Amino acid sequence: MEKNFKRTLVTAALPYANGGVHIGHLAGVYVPADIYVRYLRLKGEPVLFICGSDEHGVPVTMRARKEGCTPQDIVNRYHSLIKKSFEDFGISFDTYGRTSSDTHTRVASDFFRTLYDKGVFLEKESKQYYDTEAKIFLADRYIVGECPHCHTEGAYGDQCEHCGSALSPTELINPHSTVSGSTPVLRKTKHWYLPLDKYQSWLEEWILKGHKEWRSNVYGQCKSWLDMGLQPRAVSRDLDWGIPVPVEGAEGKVLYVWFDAPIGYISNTIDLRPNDWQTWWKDPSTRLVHFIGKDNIVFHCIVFPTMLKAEGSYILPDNVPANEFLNLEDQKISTSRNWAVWLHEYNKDFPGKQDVMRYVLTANAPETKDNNFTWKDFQARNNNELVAVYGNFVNRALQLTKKYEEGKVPAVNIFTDFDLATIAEFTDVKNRLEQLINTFHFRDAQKEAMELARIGNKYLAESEPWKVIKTDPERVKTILNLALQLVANLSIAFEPFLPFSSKRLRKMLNLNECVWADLGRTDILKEGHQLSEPSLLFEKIEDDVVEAQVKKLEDAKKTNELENFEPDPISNTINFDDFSKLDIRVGLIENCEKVPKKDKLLKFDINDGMGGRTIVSGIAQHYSPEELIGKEVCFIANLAPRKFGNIESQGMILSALNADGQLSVATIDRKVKPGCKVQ
Ligand code: B3M
Ligand code: ZN
Repeated sequence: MEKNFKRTLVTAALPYANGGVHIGHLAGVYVPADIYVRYLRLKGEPVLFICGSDEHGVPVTMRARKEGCTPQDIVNRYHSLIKKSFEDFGISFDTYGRTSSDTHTRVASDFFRTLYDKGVFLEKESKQYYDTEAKIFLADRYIVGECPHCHTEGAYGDQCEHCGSALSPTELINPHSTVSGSTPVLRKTKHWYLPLDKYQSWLEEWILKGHKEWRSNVYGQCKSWLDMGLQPRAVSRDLDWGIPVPVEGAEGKVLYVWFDAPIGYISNTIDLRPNDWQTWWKDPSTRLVHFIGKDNIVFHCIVFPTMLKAEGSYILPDNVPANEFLNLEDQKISTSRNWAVWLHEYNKDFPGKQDVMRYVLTANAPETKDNNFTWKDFQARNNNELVAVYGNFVNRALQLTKKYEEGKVPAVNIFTDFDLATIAEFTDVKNRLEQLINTFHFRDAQKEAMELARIGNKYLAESEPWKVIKTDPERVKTILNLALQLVANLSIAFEPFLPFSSKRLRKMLNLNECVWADLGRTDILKEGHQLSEPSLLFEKIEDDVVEAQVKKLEDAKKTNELENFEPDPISNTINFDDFSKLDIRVGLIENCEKVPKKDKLLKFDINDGMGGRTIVSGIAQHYSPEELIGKEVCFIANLAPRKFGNIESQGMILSALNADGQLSVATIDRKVKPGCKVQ
């Protein structure tokens, strides 16, 4: 049942201002949101597009501590970087605010106080780990220790990433703080809790019965949270960075970042529309749509709606089309490992190519499952689709018109059956696009737009105006007219997806703004209309350009691994007797060669001072044989022999693997006789 909404309020997840925005964010949230908003604007529908920086939370304080600056320094730096990179990329927010603003502090504080005065919150005292050196309470992620289940070191206070067990900090064995390294102490502290359990049945009614149309991944995650039974959730934290809890006796406590951040949608709207923001946020004829990534579903479908419901005067989200995740070169995008394509770097490396990335991210959009981005695919889609299909068709239609008609739209004589069949293929494109975009299927919608170009290419290929011109120039006029109408349709259909090239194409067509209602028509361009000078809509991307990007990724990852290297935890303690069982000697590498058909193995002839021995080692990918001959290395002499094919290896050469994956064999720094003991 189509609800008769008068306006649409679109929000996009507020990016954390403690780092840049990368293509995973774009694919997950911002490109789909921008497509939807541009489409609504094109149809002339009232819409507001709200976003801004999410500036509170523990990660900001951790980065500030690491860099020796204030959290405000961190968020100022990244708020500006993120805002500019979105602007340069054409994400058309109506406002991009920030949660450290005065307006937001007031609005979020008032929101909390309203719920507090209504008696919504539970007040509970609990014991939390406190770092006595750093003088801060520790969020779960900043406490590590031995997992009580699998006994792996390095388990976090909320989860063991080795066995996947959900944990609470007090379960960890030998917990210690990742901030100061010290052993934290448990201290009493009071917090305010949002009683989600009390809204369980309302949420089941509102979501499970009322929003069966939500995407299956969103609906499914809500259902599993509801099936587990909701628990009260703390909405305050012991932190000195954030919005102070507006209650007497709450010194040193701030609003939990996930309580204050969604209210940022409201405060940013207030800054944008101080006079009628309430119409947008409180009038039930507003359609509210949240664009987010899948890790934010519970906050946007359960927590924030409960806050809005408890406050009582706000509308609720009509849809939350969350995307899944985008991987990069088959690996999870990771800001901490610097495995990402950063938006501000893309804008710099590929000036004027925003539409290429928009196209590729939409074509690979993780709408129902995680997907992958590779630079090879980026190049292939640009060259084989944007250049070879869309750009090629447009260029041929415009160049032929320039050549045969002096760039003027020719008159139609009579449509043949073939023409009519071609027209029949695209007159319904407007309905098809609307049906797909209204249900947030942007990937398929973009394919529909591209289909217009495929129809155009087929039409020109089969009608061959470059041949017919010799025998029937009148026929060519009709062919070019119809081809140009298709080009005009393309400039409209692609506008929400590829705004930059659509704008350039409209300029070449000498047309003003796009009119969505024109879609599917064959008379957009009137007879005699003078076109402007044609130019290429897209240009080929060469191999070396994408190869450079892949190398840049690899180099950034290595640099990051070196900068953030953390040694493995020390193994369990042994006594001297255990150590003395190892017999480590110095050996001179007299010869070294590759092992046939085993690309990782090298065979060494070692002078061990006792007649020599053979050792096989899996380090062929780190060294060439020539590099090693003549080196004095440390090797374990009393390791039981081991066969590699028909080669018996008598011992093991010691080496160290660096953080960037480079291996280094353990040598001795002064010349000693082969066979000397290492101890
Ligand atoms: N700052 C972004 C994230 O979780 C988070 C979104 C807030 S939207 C109110 O990646
Ligand atoms: Zn574990």
